[in-house]
Amino acid sequence: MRKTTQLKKLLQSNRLDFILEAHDGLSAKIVEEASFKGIWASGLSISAAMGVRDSNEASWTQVMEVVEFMSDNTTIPILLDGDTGFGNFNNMRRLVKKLEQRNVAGVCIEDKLFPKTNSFIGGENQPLADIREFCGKIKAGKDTQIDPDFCVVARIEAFIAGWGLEEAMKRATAYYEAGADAILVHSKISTPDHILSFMKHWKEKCPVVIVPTMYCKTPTETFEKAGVSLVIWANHTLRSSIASMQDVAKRICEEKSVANIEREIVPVKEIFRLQNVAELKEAERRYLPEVEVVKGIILAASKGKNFGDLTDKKPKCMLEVFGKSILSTLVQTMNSFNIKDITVVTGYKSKAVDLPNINKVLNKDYDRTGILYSLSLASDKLDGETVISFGDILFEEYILQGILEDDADIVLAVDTSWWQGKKKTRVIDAVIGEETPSDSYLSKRGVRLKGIGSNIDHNKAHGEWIGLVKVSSRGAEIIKRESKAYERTCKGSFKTASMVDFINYLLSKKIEVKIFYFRGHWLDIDSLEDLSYGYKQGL
Ligand code: SPV
Ligand code: MG
Repeated sequence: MRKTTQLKKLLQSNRLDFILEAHDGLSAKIVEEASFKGIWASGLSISAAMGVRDSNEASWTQVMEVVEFMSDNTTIPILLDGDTGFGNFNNMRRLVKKLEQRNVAGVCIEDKLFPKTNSFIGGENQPLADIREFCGKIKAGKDTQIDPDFCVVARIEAFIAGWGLEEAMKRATAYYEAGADAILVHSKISTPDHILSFMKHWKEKCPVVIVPTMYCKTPTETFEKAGVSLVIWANHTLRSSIASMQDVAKRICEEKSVANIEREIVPVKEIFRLQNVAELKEAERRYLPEVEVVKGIILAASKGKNFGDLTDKKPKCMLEVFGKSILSTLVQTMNSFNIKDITVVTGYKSKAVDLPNINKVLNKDYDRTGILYSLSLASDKLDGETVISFGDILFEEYILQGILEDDADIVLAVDTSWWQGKKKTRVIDAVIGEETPSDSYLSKRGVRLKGIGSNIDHNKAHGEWIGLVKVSSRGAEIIKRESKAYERTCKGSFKTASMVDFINYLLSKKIEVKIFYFRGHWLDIDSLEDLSYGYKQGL
């Protein structure tokens, strides 16, 4: 049902209805969620929320802007407090036109002079509008509206300005005859006497609206019995928010903490709910091109063998190379490619892995299991494009960039420079590709892996896998699926299997694994010598 029709029905129904004040898009939504059937866009509240007085200090277009936010954010009708119509009949015409364009259901205008003052501030000194002039304004509004159900409510300030029932009746009759859809009778005394005397004589010529701010103790059944159509609770969301804000602001200032307040205020996620953030998320899925968010998994469960007492209190990944732990350098390298969702599989001295902004998965069995088992513990995180790295290597950014730019499903970073391989004590994961690496342009792209392992004859090998691999979304699914199949195949030995064992298993299943060749610019930290190398090289 149109908002205008909803408001008209509220005014014309035989029962007493209630609408509540709102002053911005948020409070309007709160009023709707509380199950009110309509909203009073109060001049007092809107001006107060802007930090100005209820004396037409805010321009009518500024009020219009607020009411537009309120209207956009709600489905129930809004009756705007249009003060005196913001000018003469001509301003009233433009006001009605603009309100209809913003789907505001009706406007209430009061028979005072521009600039008006709030009725509760020296009301008896306020001059009333000329009756014929005000009737012209009502007619102008009614003639302007396009929607037949748009409502113009005429507000009588006679009681406020110290006049009696006779003046109120005279004005009400004139305004009704000029075409007003309802009459709002305002009163500032603490009893309902003005209203009840008016109702007694009005005889239900047209619907009557009241604002029981000052005579709030009167039970609403009294108004219902008297034939009132609509009650406006005119300022209660604003007043409650002022009370709450004053209390909270004072306490936070005194306590220099928000800890005690936290339980008494809404959580941030309630703001998101009121803003309907969920709808935006849904729309993003429909309209935005899918952006793949690359994740990182770092396998760093082991203590490390060759570091003496350096690893008494922390695992190898937390050892410092040139003033910074290996892990934080790794995380920083990943971060520089916008890889922010990083999971570190920890094990030995897990608590010492205390970097912010990482997810930790614990491999309790770190001293009896292999690196593939560590990876399997993070399989929940292996979802979408992912970079998987050993936790004891350092590499320059271009190497990571190289594997990220490669669109193969599984791609290994392979060093062809060999200098680390030539260190006597190292056992290396030697690699044979389908093509021999060369230094020519683009030679390193798209080479298929033929074999990998420490047992490959170094004279035949093309390079060394450094412990860094990227998988695409599909590659991640392949890894998860095949690692389960591999577990079924090798049963007990799965727990101690290495990544190389698993890659060979993939090759045996004819699953394509690609190589990204590069030369040097990385470090495998396997011994104290490597640590000091890092130092000497200024890594
Ligand atoms: C308003 O809410 O702005 C009103 C009602 O006009 S009253 O404040 O009672 O005048
Ligand atoms: Mg007002």
